[in-house]
Amino acid sequence: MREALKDALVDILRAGTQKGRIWGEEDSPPDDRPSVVLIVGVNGTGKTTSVAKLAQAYREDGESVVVAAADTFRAAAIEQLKSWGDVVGADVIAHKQGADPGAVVFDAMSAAESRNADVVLIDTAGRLHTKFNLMEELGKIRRVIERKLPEGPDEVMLVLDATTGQNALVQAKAFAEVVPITALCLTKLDGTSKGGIVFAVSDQLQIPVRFIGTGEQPEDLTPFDAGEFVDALFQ
Ligand SMILES: Nc1nc2c(ncn2[C@@H]2O[C@H](COP(=O)(O)OP(=O)(O)OP(=O)(O)O)[C@@H](O)[C@H]2O)c(=O)[nH]1
Ligand SMILES: [Mg+2]
Repeated sequence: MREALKDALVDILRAGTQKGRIWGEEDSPPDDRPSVVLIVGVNGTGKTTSVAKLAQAYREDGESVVVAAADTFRAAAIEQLKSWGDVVGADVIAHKQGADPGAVVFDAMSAAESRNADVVLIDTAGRLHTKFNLMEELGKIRRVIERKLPEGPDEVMLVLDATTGQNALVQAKAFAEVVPITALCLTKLDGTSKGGIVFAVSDQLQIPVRFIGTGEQPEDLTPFDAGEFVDALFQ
């Protein structure tokens, strides 16, 4: 019974694994242009830290990274990202606080093209999924990306805080209406939360978890393994 239950849970977590052009099953990142990853989520889930962690992982693979500081809203967000850029060795493209995030994204994509970078990671402002204007702004960012890249970003990663419980499902549904989410990053799994909410999200929205965050340092990011995750739940 136990093994059958585990298998069933793993199957749920493997839903949607074909999604995305970089981390999907076929794993075919574009080779004629930089990959584009848009990172979204509500306030404080760990977006900026996860951008830094991803940048670090790409750098370790010998790839060059451009980061777009498209959170022009929160005070100190740009400085936070710039200092991560220094730590992990990524170029951060930023405008002033209050600037149009779409313009930052456009510039970052242009810079990545001219520098022949391997990947552009776009850090966006935290936004409440219930606030219409903020969600609209995200739609605008998506349209700016599509102006340069008609097929849209290669991955749209929604960052979920594992400790938020059922609300994560509500967040995922609201974001998915504005941007096509292709990947989940589940953060703060180093705390007491077991992250059981990902079963509901994977099952109802067919979005695969790609990464888990287990701390505040750049190396605290692990590719998600459904089998290991389910085993850990049963321990
Ligand atoms: N323990 C732990 N803390 C994390 C993890 N990821 C992020 N944090 C912490 O969570 C806090 C918020 O992280 P940020 O990366 O600034 O979150 P954000 O989503 O960018 O926040 P906003 O831009 O304000 O919406 C920071 O104190 C991070 O160090 C994680 O995996 N584990
Ligand atoms: Mg942030």
